[in-house]
Amino acid sequence: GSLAGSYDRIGMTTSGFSTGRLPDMAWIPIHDQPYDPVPYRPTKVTAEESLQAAAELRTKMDQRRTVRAFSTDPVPEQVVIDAIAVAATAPSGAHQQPWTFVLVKDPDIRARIRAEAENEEQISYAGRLGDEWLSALRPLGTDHNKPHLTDAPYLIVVFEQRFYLDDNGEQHKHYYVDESVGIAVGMLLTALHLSGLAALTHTPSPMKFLSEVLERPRNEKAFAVIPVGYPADDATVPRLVRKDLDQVLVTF
Ligand code: IYR
Repeated sequence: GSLAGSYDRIGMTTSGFSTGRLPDMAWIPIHDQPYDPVPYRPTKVTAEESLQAAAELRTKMDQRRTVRAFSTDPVPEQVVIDAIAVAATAPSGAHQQPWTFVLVKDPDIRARIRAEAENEEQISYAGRLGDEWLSALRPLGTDHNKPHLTDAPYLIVVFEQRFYLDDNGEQHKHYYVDESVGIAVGMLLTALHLSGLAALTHTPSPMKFLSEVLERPRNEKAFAVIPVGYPADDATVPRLVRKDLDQVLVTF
């Protein structure tokens, strides 16, 4: 058996989660040989089963809503960890898996993130965004107050690894980083929703403070902050209308 294409990682337990406060930084490619081909024989499903699964998933996913009012009720941590594990199965450019998910439970750190985010948003909503952007946001009714950052029991702060930083501090290119991390976040939101949890895709701007608060290395850049929990009992969501399928689907 060749080790072609396999990876080794440093400082990780066999569960794949670091024992320390922060996930370990990166996978170390130990080879540049082709991956071994291994058989891929997923269980076959009939057309009927596919149709049923697809229709159910469509109904279920149509019920996902971005939530901004969270309950402070606790959520089983394993559900969130499993959703992150789902996200980490995402396809990525050159299979470089250029993501780090920082799971923040600590109330003090969440409070710090909230304070810094609200600080930035204050400036953004006071004019930095510009008139056109502010008008686009007006229907959503968002403002600089971000109570969800401390109400939701978890924040998942997603970082993209702009490049790979090896042990010697050398930089190596990563490809399609935004696309890869965007796909992973989509899968994360799907997994959270199908597990019965609510989430908000929050992109405070600028997000640089997140690197400092969460002590991320210089190859990482914050991509999104995702509060996760149950919706508040009195939560409402805007009466949005999704585009019809014929507005988004073109068939040849
Ligand atoms: N980052 C700000 C503004 C904001 C921008 C977009 I685009 C949104 O869809 C929602 C909000 C905020 O989080 O309030």
